[in-house]
Amino acid sequence: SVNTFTHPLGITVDRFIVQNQHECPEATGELTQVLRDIVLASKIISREINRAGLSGIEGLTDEENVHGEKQRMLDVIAGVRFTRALVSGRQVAAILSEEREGIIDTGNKHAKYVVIIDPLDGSSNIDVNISVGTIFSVYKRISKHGEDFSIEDFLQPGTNQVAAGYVLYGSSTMLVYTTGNGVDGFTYEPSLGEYFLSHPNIVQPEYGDYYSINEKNQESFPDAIREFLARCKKDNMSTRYVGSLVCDFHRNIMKGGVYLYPPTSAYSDGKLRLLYECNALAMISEQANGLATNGNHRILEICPTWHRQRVPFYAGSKSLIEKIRDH
Ligand code: P6P
Repeated sequence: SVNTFTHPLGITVDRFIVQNQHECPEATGELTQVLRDIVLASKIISREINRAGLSGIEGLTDEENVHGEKQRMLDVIAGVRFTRALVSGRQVAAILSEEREGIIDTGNKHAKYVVIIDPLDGSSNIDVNISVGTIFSVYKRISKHGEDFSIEDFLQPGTNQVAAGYVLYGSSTMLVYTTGNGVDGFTYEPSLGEYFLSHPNIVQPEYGDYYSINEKNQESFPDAIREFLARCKKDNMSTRYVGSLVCDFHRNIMKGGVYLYPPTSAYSDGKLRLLYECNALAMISEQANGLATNGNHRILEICPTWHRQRVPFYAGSKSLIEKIRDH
């Protein structure tokens, strides 16, 4: 019989975060609050996404984001919700959001952390009811407490992340995150407004059957990628490409496989952003016993030079990613 008092499914994410905090001697509760703020915003966004078709907010705004991409109403809503939650949680000094030009000053000058976030990655899929995701990274600020934040707070290598994760607004809404001691997954129960621990200690299979890549660009792929793809086909692997990063990434984490976004003629360094997308997923990969590289180095070791820089991104089962050497 299941002992409901100890069965993992009985643990809410809030209790899990607090338990984790108690296991870190130096933890003083600020990071716990940051994670709680992210959890709160994700619950609100999950509700907005699940009713978008009914409330007419799945469409486009008249605005463009900093990358010249048409902004969707839900992009704006998601950005506002995360900002509001992190401002009122008071533990974050500034936020770098993929959807906003400048760094968002939260006014919390004495806060210890900064957050980098892609509030709603893959949002172009919403109006065809394909899953989308939030990707987030938390860093200790480099600038002094009580003073203004600086751009250096955001140009730290991914190895400095104190927490990272994603929310997948899919057939169910899941939160997957790490604070450096493994990866855990939580499933949202909307009727209770709670996330429950549903996937404790996620470990990515060493091998995998799936490879995710947009093959339209293959003419411009580096030779190393073309050779890798030929091997995937020879090994009879299955291609799965939803075109929504968090979706493809999560399936590969759970079942084994690789996600590849190489340099293309349109994006000479690949399309994905180091700070907003790759670093958080790279930390999840490695904490789940997988690997994430740019073909030469671990993603997490790359020292950012620009907050919007793009990198080639190869993430997934270690035994497969190790084969990609794009010298
Ligand atoms: P392409 C969505 O815009 C995104 O950033 C990821 O979510 C997705 O994996 C990728 O771009 C899709 O890009 O060039 O294949 O359409």
